[in-house]
Amino acid sequence: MASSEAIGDVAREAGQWLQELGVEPSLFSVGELRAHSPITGEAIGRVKVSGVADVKAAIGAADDAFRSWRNVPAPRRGELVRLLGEELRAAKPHLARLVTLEAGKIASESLGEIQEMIDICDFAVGLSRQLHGLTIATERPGHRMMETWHPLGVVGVITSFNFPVAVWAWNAALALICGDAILWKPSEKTPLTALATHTLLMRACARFGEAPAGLASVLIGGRDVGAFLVEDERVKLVSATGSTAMGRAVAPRLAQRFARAILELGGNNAAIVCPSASLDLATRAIAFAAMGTAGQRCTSLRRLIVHEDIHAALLDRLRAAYASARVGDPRESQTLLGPLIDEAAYAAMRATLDEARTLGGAVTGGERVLAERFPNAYYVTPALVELAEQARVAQRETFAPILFVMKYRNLDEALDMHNSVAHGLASSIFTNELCEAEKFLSAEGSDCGIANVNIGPSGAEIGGAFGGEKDSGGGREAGSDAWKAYMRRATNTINYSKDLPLAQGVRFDL
Ligand code: UN1
Repeated sequence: MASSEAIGDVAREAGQWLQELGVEPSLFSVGELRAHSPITGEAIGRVKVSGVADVKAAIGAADDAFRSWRNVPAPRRGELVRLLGEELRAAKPHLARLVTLEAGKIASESLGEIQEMIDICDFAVGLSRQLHGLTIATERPGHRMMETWHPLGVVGVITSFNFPVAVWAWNAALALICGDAILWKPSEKTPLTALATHTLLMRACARFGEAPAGLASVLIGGRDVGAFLVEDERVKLVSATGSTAMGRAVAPRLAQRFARAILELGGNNAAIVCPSASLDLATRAIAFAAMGTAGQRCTSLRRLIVHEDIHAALLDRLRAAYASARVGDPRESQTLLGPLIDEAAYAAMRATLDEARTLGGAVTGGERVLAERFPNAYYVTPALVELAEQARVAQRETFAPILFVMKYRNLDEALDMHNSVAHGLASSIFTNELCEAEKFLSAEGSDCGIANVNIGPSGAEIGGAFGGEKDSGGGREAGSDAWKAYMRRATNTINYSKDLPLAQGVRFDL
């Protein structure tokens, strides 16, 4: 911060952790982009925006780095990611605290976010020895067929404020072991955690000793910086997290130049609660999924479809759970819901609740609190909204702690309601009936990329592939075989005979 400005507590503390993490003070005290803390609304840092020349240079350097990195054996590349995991383990409390200060998450969720980064590093290290292709039976004698996975190129990673560092790690850990170079455009709302994370990667690179310069860069800025990554031929894959509108703008531009896209867009995630469900377990799961991260996860639970026989009993429990969840400063240990990210998020929440009221929805909660203590920050009580039917207001994503509760009579009707929204990210069913659970997971069940039984839709672990369908974007990140998007596949046919038999029995006799 410029010395003439008043420095608040959060700014002072953020500066302290940034220095502790080894970030150059000039990187967070000079520049035109102001980082704010949602805890108080105060400015906590200033960051230089990357200009066109910086972006072009970074893309060029990444492309050069890729040309040598692709030749480093994959298990060696894994060693760099192992070192990154070590750096993250050592920095976990400090980086987590910075996430709390810059994104407003409670301590446990911030620590969980760093743990998610460590987990994907561990996963990627193992994977660096398992980038397997197949051998394939060939119809021709004296031939062999196989597939080989090669590094892809420069990967652009665009991330959002709500998981300011973990989503980068999902992409970076895989891209690095796959032999790719990475360019990261973090959210303008969370540049400081990005710079701190980048510093840790640079420390891992220095210890590793063989990472080419330009292998990983951070580009700070808004949509225009992201647009450079989207437009540049040298960027072979763009993995972007954000709104459906952003995805809709980006996808055709990538398709135009045949680049790959992993789009992790919004969600309007639902859970169905069946009569056989354990209501205690369901209440706890719903509470975390709907109120956790103050409803600001793309996987947050937004719609609850409850069987009419248990509707009243579940609502009683939920009302009690909602009343007991403490809203407040995420630095305080009793807090379960921290602030919304900014005023615009609060305005969107208010507009959605107003609309729900005009449709006859019964709203509990959803009020701004702590405005006197934090006049420039936006704390809200989580809202429960009872709706007679799944009205338009419940069919769109509002990035705030609002849970729409609706009734159903039979499972087919519930599934219909469940799937009749534009998004298709995460979903759950609460039941102890095998047939209901299996139907939900079947082809005619949930249409989401994530479908769970007796746990909420949020809080996925990294071992599975993460991503959604429909307006949630498509493409998969993190575990399972998501790594394949970061490599290109070559099918190889080798003739070790002296003859030249043609496939499909074709003859071409000279
Ligand atoms: C996001 O909100 O963009 O499943 C990612 C979860 C987290 C990741 C969420 N592991 O809720």
